[in-house]
Amino acid sequence: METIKVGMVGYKFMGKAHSHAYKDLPLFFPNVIRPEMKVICGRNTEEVVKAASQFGWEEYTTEWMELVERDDIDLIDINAPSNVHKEIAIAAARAGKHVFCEKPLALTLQDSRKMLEAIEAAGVKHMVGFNYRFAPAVMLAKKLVDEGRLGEIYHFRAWFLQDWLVDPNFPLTWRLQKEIAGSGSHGDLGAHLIDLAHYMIGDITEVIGINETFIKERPIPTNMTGLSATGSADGEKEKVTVDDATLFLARFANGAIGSFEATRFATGHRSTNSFEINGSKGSVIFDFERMNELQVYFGDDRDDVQGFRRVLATDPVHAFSEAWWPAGHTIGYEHTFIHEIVELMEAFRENRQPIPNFKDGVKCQQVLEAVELSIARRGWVKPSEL
Ligand code: SOE
Repeated sequence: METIKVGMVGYKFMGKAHSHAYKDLPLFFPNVIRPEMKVICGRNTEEVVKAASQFGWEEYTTEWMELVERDDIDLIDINAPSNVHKEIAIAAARAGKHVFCEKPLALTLQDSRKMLEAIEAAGVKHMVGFNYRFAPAVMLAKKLVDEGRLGEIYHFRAWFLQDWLVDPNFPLTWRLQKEIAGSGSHGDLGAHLIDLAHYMIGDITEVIGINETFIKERPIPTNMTGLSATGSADGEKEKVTVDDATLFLARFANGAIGSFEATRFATGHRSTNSFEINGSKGSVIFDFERMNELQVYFGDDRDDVQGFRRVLATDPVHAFSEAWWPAGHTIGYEHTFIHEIVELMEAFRENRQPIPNFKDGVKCQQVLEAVELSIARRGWVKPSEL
């Protein structure tokens, strides 16, 4: 069978998640096009050599510009910090490579549009890394909405709560610097919620938000890796230039209303990524910390047994589940990335664009920016006007 030869830029948290997905995919999805782990790329030679051997890449390089020009590479996977997404994605597309890019697509809406433009002009395939769409329980929630089982949708309520920045002496990592990350919890966590809302409920027509940066200055880091960083509490401090928390309200095109909360200051919540949908006939509740489960309520259940039921989305009837273990044997965070890459490989086989792609990335960026503008203006903003 044909294979897709991958060159990957980035080797930290997402680099590991993507590498694991490429590696495990053929074992569980033998009929899907096999990704070949050709070259991993990163700036630090020592680190990238280590990553290549630990993750199972054939070769390493420190030069992404050379990587995107190589004839033996079909797909460029970008999971380095957000400030380099644009340059690499555009160069890769111009070199005729397909592109898979982590979220948020870019630092700004304008940049994300330029990326989409370049990608479309090159006629290559493109995908954006909204991995939570690929949890089988989330796919079940979408199916119930699409089938009308929840009736007319009234509410979408979503919250992504982390607490890794509660310590005021946690250093100023790149995720706290606007010029590298674009925004704080808004683009990092809120972006996932916005994408899930687009996926399950549809277009967002109007937003109004508030945000806060609770800790204004933090120690300059001496070392950063993935989500962790070291630095001295007594050392020099610099300004935090992103939001610690962003909340917003939204109206959807289908008449539903929504609330969104993304924060890194929810003490005790390591990574609570949840949503609830309420419709005229029923509701669903999802919590990623129990990602195999969907709480489902149907208003037409018999009166004496009404209530939320816990559906374990691991039966062969649930998305992707047939490929895994016997019913009831659960899967984890890393499997969402495998499913994401199955979708990408299936798009190659069927010669179509994968979903979610850069168009979804731009749409998310439009809402992110509309929320920021609404905060600056202290009023409602329509994403479609940006
Ligand atoms: C860190 O906040 C982070 O790893 C995000 O960058 C991811 O996108 C999210 O899935 C989990 O949290």
